[in-house]
Amino acid sequence: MSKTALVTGATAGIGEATAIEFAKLGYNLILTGRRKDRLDKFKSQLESEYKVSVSIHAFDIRERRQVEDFCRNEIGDQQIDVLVNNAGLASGLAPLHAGDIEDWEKMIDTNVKGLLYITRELAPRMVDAGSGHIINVGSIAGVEVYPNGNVYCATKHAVRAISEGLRKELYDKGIRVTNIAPGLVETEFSIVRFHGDKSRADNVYQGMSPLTAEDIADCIAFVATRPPHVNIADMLILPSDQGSSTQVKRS
Ligand code: NDP
Ligand code: 8X3
Repeated sequence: MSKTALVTGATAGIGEATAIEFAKLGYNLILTGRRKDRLDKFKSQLESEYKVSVSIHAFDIRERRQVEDFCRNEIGDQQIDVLVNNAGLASGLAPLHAGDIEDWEKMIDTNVKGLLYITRELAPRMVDAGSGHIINVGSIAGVEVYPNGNVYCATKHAVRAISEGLRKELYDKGIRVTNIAPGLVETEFSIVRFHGDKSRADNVYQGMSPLTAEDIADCIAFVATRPPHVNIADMLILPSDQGSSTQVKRS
C-alpha cells in the first residue's frame, strides 16, 4: 500500500519541492498552506504527472482551531507515515531594541506554535501505529544566532529543541524524528522577510550560489527513505559558498 506524507507550507519553496520529491517516490500527499489557488493548481499538476492521490487543505497554521479541525475532521483517522513540518517564515531583520512586535508574533506563532499544534494532533496517531517519521524544517538559525536575526533565530532554536525532545520521547515507539537545518536557500523566504521588497531579497543571494528548494527536498527525501533502523537526527546543509550564518563568499 502507498505511504502518505503530509507537508505543511507546500504552496512554495522547500515545501513545494518536497511534495514533488515524495510524489516521485509514489507517496500519496496531504498538502497545506494558506494560498488555496496555488494548492488547487499543484494538486492537478501532481496527480496528472505522478499518478498519486493528493488532498489539499488551505488554512492558517497559526490558528489552533483551524489546525484541530483539519486534523480531526478533514483528514479523519488516516495514517500519516511522514509529517514534514515545513511551514514557516522570517519577518523583518532588525535589532531587537528596534524590532516590530507584529513580526515577532508572526514568527513565533507560525514557526513554533503552528508546528506544535499540528504535531500534538498527529504524533499520537504515529504512537498508536508504532511507526512514523516527523521531519522538522529548522535552520542554521537554530544552530547559531546572527545579528538582527534574534527572534527568527530563537524560533529555529526552539524547532531544534522540539525535534530533540520529540526524538528522545518517541525513539522507543517506532517513530523517527529529524531536524533539517538549511543555510541560504533561494525561495520566497527573503521576499517574505523583507515584506515584498524583491530587490532587497535578491541582494541576499547576490554574487553567490545559494541552495535551491530542490536541494533541501532531496535531503528530506533521503532521510525519509533510509532503512527503518536508520534515523538521521540532524542535518545541516549549507551552500558551498557559506561558512556560517555570517560568512558568505561572494564574487
Ligand atoms: P517560502 O516563503 O518559499 O515558503 C514558505 C511556506 O510556508 C509557504 O508554503 C507558505 O504558504 C507557508 N506558510 C507560511 N506561513 C504560514 C501560515 N501562517 N500558515 C500556513 N502556511 C504558512 O519559504 P521557504 O520554502 O524557504 O521556507 C520553508 C521553511 O524553510 C521555513 O520554515 C523556513 O524558516 C525554513 N528555512 C528556509 C531557509 C531559506 O533560506 N529559504 C533556510 C532555512 C530554513 P502560504 O503563504 O500559502 O500560507
Ligand atoms: C533561513 C536562513 O540564514 O536567513 O533560515 O537564517 S537564514
